[in-house]
Amino acid sequence: MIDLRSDTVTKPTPDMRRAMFEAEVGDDVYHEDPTVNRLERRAAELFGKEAGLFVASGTMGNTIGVKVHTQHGQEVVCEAASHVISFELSMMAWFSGCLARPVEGENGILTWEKIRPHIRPHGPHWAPTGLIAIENTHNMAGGTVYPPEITDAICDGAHELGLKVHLDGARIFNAATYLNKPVAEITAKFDTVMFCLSKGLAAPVGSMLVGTADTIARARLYRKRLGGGMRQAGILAAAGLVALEQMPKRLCEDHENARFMAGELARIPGIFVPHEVQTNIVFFDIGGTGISIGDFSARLKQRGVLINGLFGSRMRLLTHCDVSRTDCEKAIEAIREVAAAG
Ligand code: TLP
Repeated sequence: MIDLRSDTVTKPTPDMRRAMFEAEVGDDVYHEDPTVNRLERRAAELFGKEAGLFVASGTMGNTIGVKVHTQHGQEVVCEAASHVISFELSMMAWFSGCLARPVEGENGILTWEKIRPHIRPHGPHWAPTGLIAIENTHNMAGGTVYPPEITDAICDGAHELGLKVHLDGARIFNAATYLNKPVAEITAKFDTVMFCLSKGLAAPVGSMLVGTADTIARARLYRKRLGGGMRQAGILAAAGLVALEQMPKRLCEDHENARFMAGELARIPGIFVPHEVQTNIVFFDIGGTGISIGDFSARLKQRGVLINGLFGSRMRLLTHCDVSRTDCEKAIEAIREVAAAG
């Protein structure tokens, strides 16, 4: 199967499996797992922050990121199609007691000018704004990347008003690759950053939350409350360390493959690509083929290709380290056949 449903499907590399096998471990709830400690220090160092926390998933990292900055009854300003609103089972409401204040971005990209009118003034009617949450790259906009001057301006504007900014940087290494800048530079002004080890970086499990030492100390307690005290988690952290050292430098291949796929898709009658492909996510619209997204997926599966429909006539594919250029060419051939059979 050529699996293009997500970059979450990536499998650990042989180096990761070896590192997992050899990992020194201890009880992480007592801070005694040397491999987890090493991963947390390394993540903090790479992002230029004081401390890091290894968490089970991106959803857990975002949930804690929202919690550490907010109080019950506040609003969290976020992009209307962001992952924290759409795909995290309303954890912001369930765990933090906060209301999402959605603001529509342009191709998923918010600006301070767009955000500012949604920051609530003090008064008897309004839930106070507690946090701004930004997503970079923006998944549901097709992997779009924030220009660093825009994220800097958002953080500056928020900080002037005494507000914190959390980054859902599930794919921040893809953004850094596109911008050709270090992650520390493009995330410097964020108060907390969540990023995933288990997507394009191919670790089997885990995400990181980085921020100030005080914030991360509080985050550690929320992780425990969520059932995320994972004990001998060094087995997993070992793969995370390999992911951090080895995988970011190859993400450009995924981006090239995504651009290749988008170019080929755009040539297939009945299909169009509604966005510029910047990173590893490609949306395509199959409305012109007359086939439903469910049928399209099912017919592709029969041809050995996995791609999910999103909504309406839109489908999403992601390139990653477990699909080669040859796999991409085969997938395009399968899509062409399915579209032509209409
Ligand atoms: N995204 C998944 C699905 O949940 C949609 C995917 O296949 O793209 N932030 C962003 C921007 C994400 O894309 C995801 C996962 C998460 C957070 C959550 O990460 P996990 O799945 O580790 O909880």
